[in-house]
Amino acid sequence: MRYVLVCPDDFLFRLLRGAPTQGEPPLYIVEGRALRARIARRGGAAMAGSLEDPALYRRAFRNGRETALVAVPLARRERILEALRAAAPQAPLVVLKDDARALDPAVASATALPTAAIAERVIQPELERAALRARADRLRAHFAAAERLLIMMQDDPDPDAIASALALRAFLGRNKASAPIATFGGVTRPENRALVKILEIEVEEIKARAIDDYDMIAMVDVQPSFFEERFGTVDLVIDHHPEEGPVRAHFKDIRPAYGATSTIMTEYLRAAEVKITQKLATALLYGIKSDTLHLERGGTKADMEAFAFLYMLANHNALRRIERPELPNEALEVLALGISRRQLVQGVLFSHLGPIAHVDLIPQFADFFLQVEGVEWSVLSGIVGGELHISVRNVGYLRSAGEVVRAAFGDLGGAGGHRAMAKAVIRLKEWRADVGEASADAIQHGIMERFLRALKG
Ligand SMILES: [Mn+2]
Repeated sequence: MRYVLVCPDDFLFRLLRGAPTQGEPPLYIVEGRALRARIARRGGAAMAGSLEDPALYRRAFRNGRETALVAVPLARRERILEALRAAAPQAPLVVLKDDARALDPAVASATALPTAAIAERVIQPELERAALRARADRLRAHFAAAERLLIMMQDDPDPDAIASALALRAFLGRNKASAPIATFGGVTRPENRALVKILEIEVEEIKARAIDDYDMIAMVDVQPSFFEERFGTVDLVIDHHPEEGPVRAHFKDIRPAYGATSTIMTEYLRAAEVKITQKLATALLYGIKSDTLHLERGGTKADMEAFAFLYMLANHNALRRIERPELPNEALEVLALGISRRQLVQGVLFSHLGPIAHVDLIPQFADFFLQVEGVEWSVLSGIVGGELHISVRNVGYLRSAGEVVRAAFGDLGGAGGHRAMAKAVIRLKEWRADVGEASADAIQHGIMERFLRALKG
């Protein structure tokens, strides 16, 4: 179906002539034969007549249900809409307007499109992008002088940090030899390890004295004051954590309103028109996802926009593998045992797995059991190296898991967490001394008793 564009002069034609059309080109309805001829000469379909005459629209509309865009002066608007309505009562109308006066509902049921929306959605972002592009150029010029650049992340860097570091390297057009990605702390947490393994990202673990080997230092998702190690003035800090103490850097871009540094980096890459590879898009998407808990926590419009942009480019199979770690084959035996031992009491599913080889299976199965119908909490436990590990999950709108776990097991060992997930680690020696027997049944029973008491308390 073709669109009908109503405007006395050539404003809409100049605004929209370059826009891609789906199917049939639009029909311009204008006033004046000369203008009609000019549009036609430039390849547009046009019709001319008085915009206040319904007869013009009867010629223009084929079935009366074509959508029309109307851009006319305020003084004539009501009469023109009346004429349109008379000729095509069912046509959806969109009225472009720069005034505050509401559309008269008696004349036409139409959608108002304020010109301010165009400024906000098209012009404003373009102005911001131009400013960011200029800053991007200055940044690149600054780093061009460095033979070796160090990109620093926090200790045990999370996906947001790793993705941001990769993005900065791509932004500066460097490789892993001229700009290594480094941390003082190694990569240890399972989801961080999964990211670097599956996307084949090399993270270097360095000692503090190694920073002298580099000409320049950039930091992403972290600030100099977050380190125990001392830094002089660094070259660049890009971060979304609030500033704690003065940041000494040639360039800094710190945006605490943002949910992730990956979002800031995505904006730089887009402003500088750097090609974002599938691997980089996947890392950045995961960085935003994990720092904002799937955009639920602290995600802003900027995060959503970056997310939507990266979503089209990312490798979703790789992402699935990172987010859902593979199960080793023998894990199925443990799962079978967990299923057979499960006890569901007042919405809480308990299962004690006994001695197990992979400690990661406990939280993984705690996640899994949370999907069972009627389960609001899952409490999974197992024994690894003389310690009892307890992982707790809930569906998210209940009491804080961290609080309940501290109340239930805090007196026996390390216990804590946040709203939806928590864990406790108790030495079996402690358990025997304070609770009693450590057979599988006794442990399951003991955990149940303590947990349910803490949940009610
Ligand atoms: Mn972050």
